[in-house]
Amino acid sequence: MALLFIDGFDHYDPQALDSFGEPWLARGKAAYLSPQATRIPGRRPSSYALRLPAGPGGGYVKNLPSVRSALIVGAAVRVAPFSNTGELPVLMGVRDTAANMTHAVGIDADGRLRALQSRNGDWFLTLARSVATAAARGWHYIEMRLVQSDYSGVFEVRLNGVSVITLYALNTLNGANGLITVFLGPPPGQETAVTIDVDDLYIADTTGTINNTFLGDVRVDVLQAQAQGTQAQWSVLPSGLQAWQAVSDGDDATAITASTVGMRHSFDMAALPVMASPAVHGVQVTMLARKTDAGNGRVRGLVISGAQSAVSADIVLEEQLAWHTAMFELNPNGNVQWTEGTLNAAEFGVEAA
Ligand SMILES: [Ca+2]
Ligand SMILES: [Ca+2]
Repeated sequence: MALLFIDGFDHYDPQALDSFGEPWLARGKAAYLSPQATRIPGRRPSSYALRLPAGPGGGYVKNLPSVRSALIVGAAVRVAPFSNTGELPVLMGVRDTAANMTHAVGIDADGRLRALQSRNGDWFLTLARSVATAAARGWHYIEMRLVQSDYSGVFEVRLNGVSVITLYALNTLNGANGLITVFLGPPPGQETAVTIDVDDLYIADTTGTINNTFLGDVRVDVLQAQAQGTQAQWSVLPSGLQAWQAVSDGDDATAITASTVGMRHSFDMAALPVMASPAVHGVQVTMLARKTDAGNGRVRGLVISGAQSAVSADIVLEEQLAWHTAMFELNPNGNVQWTEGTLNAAEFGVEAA
């Protein structure tokens, strides 16, 4: 596994209200999201991005399912013009299992990027500044790669696909623990120094044979179910509705449900938007799901490609609707990288676990 998680911020509105009249925020897709976060027009027409307003509230915080010693984070970032008050806006960074931030990327008042290292969790030391500029008000694709080591650590920052800070043979460990948290905007618990918009987030590690280094300026597209697939074992609520409509209508009152372990339901998904020469780095099945009673309630993400199918690890559900994700980095039909053709021909869905 190398690609761990993606979020295009297209399929949820943080300020949409739940049944108690409270904003849903990330509905579990992020461990924490600023209560002030809003959905705004994204980098491309008919897509959305996330706005993290200046002031209290903080940013977007994603905890990984297991500890890593190396991480790559990429996101499109747009910084609002800000006052040169001496406060350094942080754009993205990582924390260890002791909840100490270890490294981050900041932006200076002149738009140059900074590689930041924290030694005790609450202050940052500037390791390097870029020569290149990420001008305010424009979208820039910013990536950081951090490899933890006492003597051969790596901290690299890329701006729009170009390496702008490269630090090797660093002590990036400094007694820190393994990495578990990625954040966009300020470190958890801190104010946002400047309004920051984010889009097209990916998180990867350096293991595996693909997606183990910078992916470059990438996009995250949401493909909704658009027709029935070959597996149809789950029931539709309410009956009479098409299952693919129930899972793609954005309405929590319509859904599909299963009571027996092993039941599968698959869908034909919308085709990938037209691109010149798309490289598909991975497919994340994203499910808004809950269990309906106490006790075991689990699902697995499902992919069917040609004569092959694959399921994810078990996903443990809660009583409350929450987003759950399952990454399929490779096409199970041959265990090869996805192509536009194989992706468009595949079906995706769920299996009760
Ligand atoms: Ca988006
Ligand atoms: Ca629905």
